[in-house]
Amino acid sequence: EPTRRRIFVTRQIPGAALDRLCQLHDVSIWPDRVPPTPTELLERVAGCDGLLTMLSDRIDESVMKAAGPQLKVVSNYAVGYNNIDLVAARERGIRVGNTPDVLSAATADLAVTLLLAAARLVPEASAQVREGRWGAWEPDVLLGVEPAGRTLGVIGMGRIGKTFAERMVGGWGMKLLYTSRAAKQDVDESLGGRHVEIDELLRESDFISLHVALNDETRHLIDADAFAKMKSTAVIVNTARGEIIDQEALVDAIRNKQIFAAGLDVTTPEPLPPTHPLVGLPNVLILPHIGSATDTSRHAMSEIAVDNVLAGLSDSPLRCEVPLA
Ligand code: 8YV
Repeated sequence: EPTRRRIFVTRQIPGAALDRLCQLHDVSIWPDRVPPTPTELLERVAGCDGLLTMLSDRIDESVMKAAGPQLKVVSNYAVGYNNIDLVAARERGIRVGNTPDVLSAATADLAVTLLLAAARLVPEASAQVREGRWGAWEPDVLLGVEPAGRTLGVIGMGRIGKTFAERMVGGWGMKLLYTSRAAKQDVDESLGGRHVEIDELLRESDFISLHVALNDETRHLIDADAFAKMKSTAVIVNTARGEIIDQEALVDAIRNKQIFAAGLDVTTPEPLPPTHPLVGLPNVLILPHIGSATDTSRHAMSEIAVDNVLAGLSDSPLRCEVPLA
């Protein structure tokens, strides 16, 4: 009979994957819909061998220390892992897992949704109907911009960036510019992409979508200078992380009509208070971080996250392991 290990799961997750974990190990699941506070997290991780965590849980050195030296694995229920201190994990020999690929289609679909909806001023149009402001039809109100044949700038050509680009190039015949550490031959060949410096992308693109991970190099990558380079008809979409955009600069860019519209699935902070100036802007569409929120994607994420915990507990490479070196 193998040893039952202690695992803390910081939120209930969809699907049956957790049952597999519970059969083999002693699993405690945070019972509330509100995430544990940092203090509650420190208390609950004590003595754990594995953690199954979410973006809203900051897993820093203090949490790893509070867990104890037996902690082997932190399995994040997300593709991103900016909530985890990777240096501290490496120093302690803790494996870190994530859930890539299975959410790429859902997230790319949401980026398409945001792009089209922001470009056609859907939030304002819908608000007019709901608020009794639907006036007489006029030929020149609520005029949007069309993506067909225009230039798409994809910042970050990873799995989600590429899935998004495939949709927009395939469906709307867009010309593709992209940034990434290196040019990608398959993107250039199959999607007609051109690897460019970010300044050229900002200047030339009609639609810009962010698909980079959040780190010290990408924090506020899109700042006042970046908005100043964009076309006044540009639409920007963010399904990556809120902190990649300097939000005050975005508010100014929208107010000063430096760009046409924005569609955001991620903000700083999350949740964004309804009093935040961004919320009141008619040509900004904001969604509550639902990029991976499909039944298909979340169930598959649950399976990977649980597989990652199980592998980590048995000192095996994880199904999806975040490289720490
Ligand atoms: C999740 C995400 O909804 O995977 C990511 O990185 O941002 C989303 O899929 C979120 O992380 C839940 O923890």
